[in-house]
Formats: sequence, structure tokens, C-alpha cells
Amino acid sequence: IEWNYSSSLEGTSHIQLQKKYDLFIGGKFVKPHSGKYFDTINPATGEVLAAIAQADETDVDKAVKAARKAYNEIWKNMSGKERGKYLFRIARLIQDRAREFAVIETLDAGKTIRESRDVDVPLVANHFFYYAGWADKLEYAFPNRKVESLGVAGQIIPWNFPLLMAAWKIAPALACGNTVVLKPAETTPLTALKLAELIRDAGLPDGVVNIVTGYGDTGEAIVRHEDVDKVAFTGSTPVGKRIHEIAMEMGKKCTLELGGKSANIILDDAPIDQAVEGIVNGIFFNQGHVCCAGSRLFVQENVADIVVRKLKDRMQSLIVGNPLDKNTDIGAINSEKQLKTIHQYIQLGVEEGAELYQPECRVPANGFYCRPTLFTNVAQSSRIAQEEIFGPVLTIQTFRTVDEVIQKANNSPYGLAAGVWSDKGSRLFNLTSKLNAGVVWGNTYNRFDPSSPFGGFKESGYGREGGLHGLSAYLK
Ligand code: TXE
Repeated sequence: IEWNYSSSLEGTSHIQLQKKYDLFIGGKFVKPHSGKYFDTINPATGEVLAAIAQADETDVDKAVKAARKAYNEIWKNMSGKERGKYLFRIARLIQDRAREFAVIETLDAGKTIRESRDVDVPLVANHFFYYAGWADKLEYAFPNRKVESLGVAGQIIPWNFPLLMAAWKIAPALACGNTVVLKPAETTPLTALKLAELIRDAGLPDGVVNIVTGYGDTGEAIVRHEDVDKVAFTGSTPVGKRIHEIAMEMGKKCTLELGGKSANIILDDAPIDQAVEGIVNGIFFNQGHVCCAGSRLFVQENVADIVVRKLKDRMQSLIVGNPLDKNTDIGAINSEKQLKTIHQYIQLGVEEGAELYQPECRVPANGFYCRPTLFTNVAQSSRIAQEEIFGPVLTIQTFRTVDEVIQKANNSPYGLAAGVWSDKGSRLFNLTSKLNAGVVWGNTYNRFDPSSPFGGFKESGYGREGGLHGLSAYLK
């Protein structure tokens, strides 16, 4: 199948996808034991992109055995410098194939090509570069510890940043000398499989990275496998809790990056136009499929009217549509299931008495799309203000005093991220220190860097990815 996207991205004329993708085990693409395949869909059109192998327990066992063999026979004993060379090579190959990765990510996930091209893929390369640099310096990173790898890491990732989450998982694990069995999400397996090809081309020893595709049961088979030493999961809170229980029962190391309902707080001295851009980026970036999305906006009462007015104006100019078009701001919702969830929450918000605003805009007839959505007049206890929607839906509440907003912002089962907007450094730092969130941005939002640890508190999970903390999670 060929997609001609020359109108949206100059330079490359087309992308070719296979009709069928197999499992990547022991350095080779192999057929699934059951012979079963499932479809991955282009959410922008609803059309099938490719058939994907469905791994069962037997396949997972094969992948874990391949990872163990590679660990025992090669990877564990390789010098950090050698491991680093492979990671550098992967990083450079990602840069070489950046366009291909960006287009495939957009096709499979529905995210805009602007974001895949300018955010996801560059961050993926950066992540590999960053951890490549640490591979031969682990004893300097942890001077008081004997650094020792864990063994085989089982990694399960979601569909909102498919390639980036694969990089967040694989790069630190490999840098520390572990081998990997990774399962991408069922709706977005294509870039992880492309990464498997790239890893093979980079000459990585067979079995160091294995990619098994499938649904939740495939993920659970990884978690339950007795020869998997560490589990790293990014996904929903209910599944995270289940994985935690299994991992604890089996005495495995575990890190969880789960949901969020992050507060974005505008103080009355904030630079308003800049803050409005930050709000838009905070909630509409990647269709709101972001664990740290600034989905709860808190505006100080005396500037609330102007902020809401400017925000509505700005929302009117957002373009919802074909994710391959460079002008699109909001692409397709990742799946029909997720679109349904979002619609249910919008309906719920209306029933809860909040005031709904959606700009008039045209969305394509086929595919899964949702207009940017705003709720004002929102009660703190309402479900739309408490639960993760994971879509382009923002709730707005107002506050009078800083103490009040601290109390409201922290009144959430989650604790992943937050944003604060103010002209005064003292007000920013005062607030950031009192917010119960793993990451707090000041006068910006959704900024990422491989050197910054990322992760949450409470129902947002535990453990950190990125930076030295991210290395620590893959060492004994
Ligand atoms: O998540 P799941 P879903 C939230 C978001 C979203 C909701 C549901 O609110 O609306 O979760 O999304 C694998 N053992 N987030 O249903 O099921 C699954 O195959 C092992 C926030 O897609 O958690 C996929 O690879 N693995 C989040 C991955 O877990 C299992 C990102 C995530 O899917 C499993 C995604 C099991 N029992 C959703 N069941 C974030 N923090 O960014 C499923 N999986």
C-alpha cells in the first residue's frame, strides 16, 4: 500500500507499508504461534493499514528466552562503551529515517504530522543520544553504588506517543546492560515494528530487543513471565494497579507511569497572551492524549473573563482534520473506542451542569474526530474535573487566593504534572513547591528533555523516566 503525501511533506514521495507484520524475536521477524493477526487502523480515515501478529504466551516465552540468552551471552558482559556505540547508531539511524517514522506515526496514531515530525521523532533520537552518553559512565552517575544491570526488562507502552514511549523504555534499559521484551499498544504498533527493523539494521546483537504485538493478554503474559526481572508500564491507572499487584507478588522491580488530571494555573499577573497559548498547547497538543495534559485550568478570578474570551477566540482558529496536512492543529482521535469515551465525558459534563463551548468548525466525515471543547461553570467535585478524559476537553475553574488554588489543584487522585503562569519568579516558585505533582512547568507547558526525570505521585504511578532517575530504574 502506498500513501502519497508529497502535498503535505516535501522531499519523500511515498511511504510503503507491508500488508502484514510479524513478531520481532531473536533478531528476526517470526510468525505468531497462533497464526492470528489483527488489524491496525488509520484513525484519520477508519481504513485498515496493516495486519499485525497477535502474540500469545508461547510467543512471549520465546521472546523472553531470546532476551535472556542475549543478556547472558553478550549484553551483560559488553562494555558500556560498546553498548553506547549501538545506542548512538540507533539515534543516528532514527535521524536518517525521521520522515518515514513521522509519516507512519501520523498514519497509525492520528497525531498531526507537525507534531510527529517536530516533536516525537526528534525527542526519540535525543533520548537515544542522551542514554548512549551514559552507557560508559554509569559508575560516575552512581559513585557510591556497584552498578549492575537487572536482566530482562518487560515493557508495555500506550498509544499516545508510540515511538517516543518505546524510546523512553528501550534506551535506558539498554544503556544499563539489560535486554528487552516490549509490547506496543494494539492500536499503534507500526513505528515500534519499524524501530525493530532499524535495530536490526544497526546490527544490535540478536535478542537484545524483542518486540511482541498484541492486546492486554500479551502484556499480562510478559508481566507474569517468571524470567522477566523488571516491568515498566505506561498506560491506564486500572491496568497499572493490576500490573503492580502481579509484580509485587512475584517480587519484580516495577515502574508505573499512569494517568493524570493536571492543573494549569493562571495567576492574575501572568502574561495573558502567552498563557493562552500555553493553555492551548497544554490541552490540545496530541488531541489531548497526553498523560500530563493541562486538562484542569484554574484562572484567578479578576482575569478570568479576559482569559476565557481570548481562549475561545483562539479555539476558533484551530484546524481539526487530516493529520497529514501540515496546517492541521488537532488530528484524529486515536481510536473509535477513545472517541466514544470522550463523547461520553462531554455528555456527562452537560448533565453535571457545566457550560459547554465548542467552536464551529468542519471535521472530516470519515475517521475519528473531536472538536476542541471547553467547559466553564465546573464544580470541583464533578467527574469531568476529577477523571482523566484523555481528549481535547478542558475544564475551567476560578479562584481568589493562592491558598485556594493550591487546595483545589491538589484535590485530585492524580499527581503527574502542573503548570503555573505568573510574571513574578517568587510567586512561581512558591506555588511550584506546594503542588503535589512530579513535574511543574513555569510559564510554559508540555516541555520535555531526556535529562529531566518524569513521573508522578498518587494514582499517576511511581518511578521516574528520564535523567539519572531513569537509569536508576534499570539497575540493581
Ligand atoms: O489503556 P490500557 P487504554 C488512560 C486514558 C485512556 C484510558 C484507557 O485515560 O482513556 O487509559 O486507554 C496494555 N496487562 N491512558 O484502554 O488498557 C495495552 O495492550 C498488561 C493514559 O488504551 O492501559 C497497551 O499496550 N498490559 C496513559 C497498554 O497496556 C495490558 C496512556 C495501555 O493500555 C493489560 C494510555 C494487562 N492486563 C491510556 N491490559 C498515559 N499515562 O499516558 C492492557 N494492557
